[in-house]
Amino acid sequence: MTRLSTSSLHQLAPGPRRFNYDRSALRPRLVHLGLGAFFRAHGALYTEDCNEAGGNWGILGASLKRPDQRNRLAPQDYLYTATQTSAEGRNTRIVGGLVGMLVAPEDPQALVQRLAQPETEIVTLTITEKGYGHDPATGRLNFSHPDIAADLASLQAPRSALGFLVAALERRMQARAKPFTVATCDNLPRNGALLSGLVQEFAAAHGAALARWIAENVRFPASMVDRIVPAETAQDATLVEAATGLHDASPVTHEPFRQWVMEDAFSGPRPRWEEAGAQFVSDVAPFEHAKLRMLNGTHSALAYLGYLAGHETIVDAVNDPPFAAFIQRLWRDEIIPTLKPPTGMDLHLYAAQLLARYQNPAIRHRTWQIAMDGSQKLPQRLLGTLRDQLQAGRGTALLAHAIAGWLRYVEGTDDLGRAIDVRDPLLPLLRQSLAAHEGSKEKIASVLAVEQVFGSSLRHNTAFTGALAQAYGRLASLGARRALASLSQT
Ligand code: CS2
Repeated sequence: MTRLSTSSLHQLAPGPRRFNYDRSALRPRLVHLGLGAFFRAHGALYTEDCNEAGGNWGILGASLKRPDQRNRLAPQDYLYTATQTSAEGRNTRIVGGLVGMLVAPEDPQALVQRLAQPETEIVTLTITEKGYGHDPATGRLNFSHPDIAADLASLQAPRSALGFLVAALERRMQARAKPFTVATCDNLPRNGALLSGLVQEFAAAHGAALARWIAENVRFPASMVDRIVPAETAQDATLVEAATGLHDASPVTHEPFRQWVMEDAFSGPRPRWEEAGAQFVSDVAPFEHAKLRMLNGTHSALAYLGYLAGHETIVDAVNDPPFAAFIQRLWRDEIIPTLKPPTGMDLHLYAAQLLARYQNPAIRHRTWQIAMDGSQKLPQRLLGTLRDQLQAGRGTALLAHAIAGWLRYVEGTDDLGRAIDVRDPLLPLLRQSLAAHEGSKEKIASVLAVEQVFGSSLRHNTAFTGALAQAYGRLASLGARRALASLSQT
């Protein structure tokens, strides 16, 4: 099968839509750190729509770790397909907005130089929760993180995203040039302020003048990003070939829904993303809270509990009645009561829409994928909600089941006795604390002492420790499915 590329585009089968502009007119004004499937199916498509309406915002992707994505995209001139899929059918488009890719470890200075060039106006990031080198419970920089420590010692060949940003901003300061905007698109609470704080901590360790210049000149808009984009499967490429007549080595597949809520705080120009449906608001926090707690919170709950019960995907889990009933109760009784709805938004309706999105039969989002890096995700997805419930004196039994599901998952054996391939940067520490004790109460006390995840006060809250020990015991004796089924009868 012919490979997708500039020279094969004339062979494109009728049907799929292709970019309508002259790619050579695009300028690499936006550099994206951490180019994976999510940004290519989200921010890049909003930008694509702007370019189709006359913009010239080329995207230069950067990979901070591996060359795989560049190796797949370079032979196809960075063209790729994005396919929207649902029960109604599939809709594929050829995206032209990606103009190149750098692989940072191959030549770290090349990325610093590119970021330092005045043409780079916005740097967006999707480096996942663990890419920020921070302590998830406090949001402060983790000075002992190996990449952060190396970059603090020398910025000659940065390794971390923070190192690249600070090295490039320093060059801009030295050249008396204008700064770029730093726009994080990761699922972190108050993501703009969080990243700004981390850059400040990092830059301050590097020099007070630089930290001051950044504080005075660089903007870090907050954002809430939403679109369900599962990792690519072997079948995706085959379906794309059938639709386009061309082989794409790096297709993305996504649900129809998309949302991007941003603070309009940029250091310079930006694409007119609002014309593509992005919402610019003065306060992103209520949107981000609702999304992180309602979507990502139940995603993680379904990932752990669903995986334990043998469900491969989110849609498999929500098609199983005890799981659907569980997240509906979780929304109603323990998540929504902690939220202040964004103006004009009905959170109960939002919950119903989320359930319908999870039920999309064409989106095979693996529970294993979502389960990854729980130690970095739980604080903003479930633990903030938990603290709010405890403070208000309300129940936490359901949240406790989700958290206990994570603990059982981390222990590494599912309900059928099969080993789990657990991926988490804190795995050794978590396993060590769980393995040190036999009884559930002691296990719980020991894992709650992992302050990077739980902070320092939760372990002293007896209402919570009791609920967690009970949920953990129920999951261990009944298995996740029966534990949730019996819960819905109470
Ligand atoms: C998911 C998210 O992988 C995960 O942890 O919860 O990627 C989720 O699909 C997106 O945030 C949806 O916007």
